[in-house]
Amino acid sequence: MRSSLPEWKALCAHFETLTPCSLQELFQNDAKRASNFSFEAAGWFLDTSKNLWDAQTLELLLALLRACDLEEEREAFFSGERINRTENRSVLHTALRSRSDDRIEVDGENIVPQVHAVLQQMEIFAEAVRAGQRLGYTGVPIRNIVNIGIGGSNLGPAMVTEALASYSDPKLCFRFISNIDATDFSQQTRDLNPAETLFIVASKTFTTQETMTNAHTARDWIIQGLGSTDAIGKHFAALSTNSQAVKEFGIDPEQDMFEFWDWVGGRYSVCSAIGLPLMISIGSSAFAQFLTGFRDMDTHFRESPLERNLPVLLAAMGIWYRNFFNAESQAILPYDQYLQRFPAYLQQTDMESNGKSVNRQGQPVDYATGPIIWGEPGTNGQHAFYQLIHQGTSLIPADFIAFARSRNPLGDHHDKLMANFFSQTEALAFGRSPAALRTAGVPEELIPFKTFSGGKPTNSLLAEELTPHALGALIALYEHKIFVQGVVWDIYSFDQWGVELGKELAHVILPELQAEKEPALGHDASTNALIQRYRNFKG
Ligand code: G6Q
Repeated sequence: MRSSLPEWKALCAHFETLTPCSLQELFQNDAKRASNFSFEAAGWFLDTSKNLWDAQTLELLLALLRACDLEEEREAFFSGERINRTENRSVLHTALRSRSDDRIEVDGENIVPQVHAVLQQMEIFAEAVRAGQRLGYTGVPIRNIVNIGIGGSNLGPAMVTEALASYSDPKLCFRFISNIDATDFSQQTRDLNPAETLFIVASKTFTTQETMTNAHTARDWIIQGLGSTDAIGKHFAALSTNSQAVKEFGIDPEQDMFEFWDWVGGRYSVCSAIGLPLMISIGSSAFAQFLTGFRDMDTHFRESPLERNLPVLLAAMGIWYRNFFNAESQAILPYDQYLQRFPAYLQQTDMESNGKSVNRQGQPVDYATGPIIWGEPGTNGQHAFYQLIHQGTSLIPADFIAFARSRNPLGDHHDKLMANFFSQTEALAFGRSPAALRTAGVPEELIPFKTFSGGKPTNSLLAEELTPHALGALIALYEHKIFVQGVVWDIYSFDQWGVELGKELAHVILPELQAEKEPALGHDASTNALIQRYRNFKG
């Protein structure tokens, strides 16, 4: 068990000696703390100095990482070993951003040519749509691109398409449908003209209930809107690994299917064909810059020494808070409206990867693993939940993410936004003491309520501008952070068995909801009664 390692125990002892210190003291003890704890890679500047750690903490954390064979595990990951053991798969999302002359083997076969062949196929398709050359059944150009997918086949493309919307062709309209609730389909399509609408059915397996239900509804919508089943071929494309099911749906796999592979996990798939909506939106050359951003962070992660390695540092710090401070959650706070879906995206990447409670030997772990990930864009969060981060009883480490230049430089909005970004991390770190309040003349009875204890840890992540490259590098930074934490926690980060049971039970329950006659229910008393109540209510 990881918690029995001497390096883990050394951190427990260090925790006892460090934690009486405040951030003020840590800054006083080290005149160069801000620069000593700031790092740079792939266009991102990371200031970790406002964290409850010092040089010794970092040294001890890196010793733990090394004791967990991080460097060997990292090499096994990049070189295509089947590190997803419970599904017997390689984990090679890094190959999706390889250069065409790289060589990465799976079962002795170099997979890089396949990756680049699909990228080329995507490019031809995306540029045709952008040029108005992809025509619908009635001969008018496609203008609306509707992605149907869920989980990894939704969160990635939806987040990045919104994040890079300022680079998008304004003639085109992008929508994302994921929920099996028909409201999603209805709302997203109610103002669209079927003649101008292309559905991209994004599903690795092409069997996912939510996606296939929405895809069939879309097919009916097209047939009804355009009056012929012949229209289907012109209004659908598929992103999948399952060509047989794609063909059966009525999409020509040769022409309109974009393949990816079982070594790409859903939540790590945004650089694969799953990124097609983004490529249509921003064009293939900007998409190439997006991939370069990922690749630059991949190279940094693979080659830089651990002590200057951004994903490693974020991971180490996360372990410090999760396992030694017992912090249960981690806030992601982008100071950029375009990144409003980034916390939700990371929620899946992180929580589906590291929300595990058995180690790789199948034993229950006796230490905490993945934290709860959540967040909203600043400054909205400041007027909502920051109260609890500042003065509540939970320690919530937070990542603040921002850009020096706005994509929409109107008036002084951006400086005001950034003034909030800097002020919040300052206030969280250093607080406001009773003495300072007294000096400011605050009445004695209000002092307990107006005191800010400080010592609330934050990272500040800054880049020049939200470019495709910067976004790619940012996503890769968090992907690799998650990988490192999975290694330390000795869990399998690339499977997701925890989503299976609910899906299976839903298949049992669906016919019970639809049965004409009262079905015999074999669930627990609560579930039986709820199903009966639902049947009664719906009449
Ligand atoms: C991600 C998960 C999951 C998956 C969805 C959609 O890592 O595997 O979120 O992406 O269940 O699956 P399909 O793409 O097969 O429809």
